[in-house]
Amino acid sequence: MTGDLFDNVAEAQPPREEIAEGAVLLRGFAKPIESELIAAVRAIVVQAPFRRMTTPGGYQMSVAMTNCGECGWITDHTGYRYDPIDPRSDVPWPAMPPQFRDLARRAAEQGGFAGFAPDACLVNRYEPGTRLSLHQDKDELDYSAPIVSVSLGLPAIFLFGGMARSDKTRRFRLVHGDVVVWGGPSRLAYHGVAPLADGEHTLLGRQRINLTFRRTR
Ligand code: MD3
Ligand code: FE
Repeated sequence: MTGDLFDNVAEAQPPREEIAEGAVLLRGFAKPIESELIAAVRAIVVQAPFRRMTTPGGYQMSVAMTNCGECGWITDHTGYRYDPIDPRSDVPWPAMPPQFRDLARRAAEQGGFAGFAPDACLVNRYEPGTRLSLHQDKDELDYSAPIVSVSLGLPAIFLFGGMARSDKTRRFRLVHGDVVVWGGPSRLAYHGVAPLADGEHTLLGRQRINLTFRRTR
């Protein structure tokens, strides 16, 4: 602190808000590289297009998904798992772009999880009306690593509950550029996304894209 007019410039930090134990919301953290992130998503979906997967219970998910990284999250009639191969093409998922890896690592560090090295990035696409029902992320082997989420495009109402499905949920509005680090006791909390409201985003149009970075093994 030097006490002059430029303190806020020299020391500017993205706002950091602890929304639960181990869960840190970094408003606008991805904004500085929004164009690179969107270009990278466009390149990924050329190789591995968005698809709506089927749950083991036989329901088709309303969220469309793809992945990049050493492995990707998939669901089919046999169950949920991480797999190095995209079952749609029978070739490996696209590599994780360096800007993705770097963003996730920097965000995790801000959240108190230094050295985060994700091996999977699940890319979710929401169109108006699309929702994600309350669930836990339990398909990873190591819960000591956080999950880092990046919101792009239309805003969403994110539902954050507790360790039991029946626990009451809190609502957070996540907008374009917001990043959340979900670690510690929050890592296994129930969470979901309310049906996406219609709208038009300057860069992405009528959709929301969410990236989740994971350490699966
Ligand atoms: C809290 N995605 O892909 S991101 C998912 O917006 C998922 O697409 C939502 O839930 C989305 O599994 C939410 C925020 C998020 C992601 C993982 C979490 C919150 C989490 C894991 C544990 C606790
Ligand atoms: Fe999840």
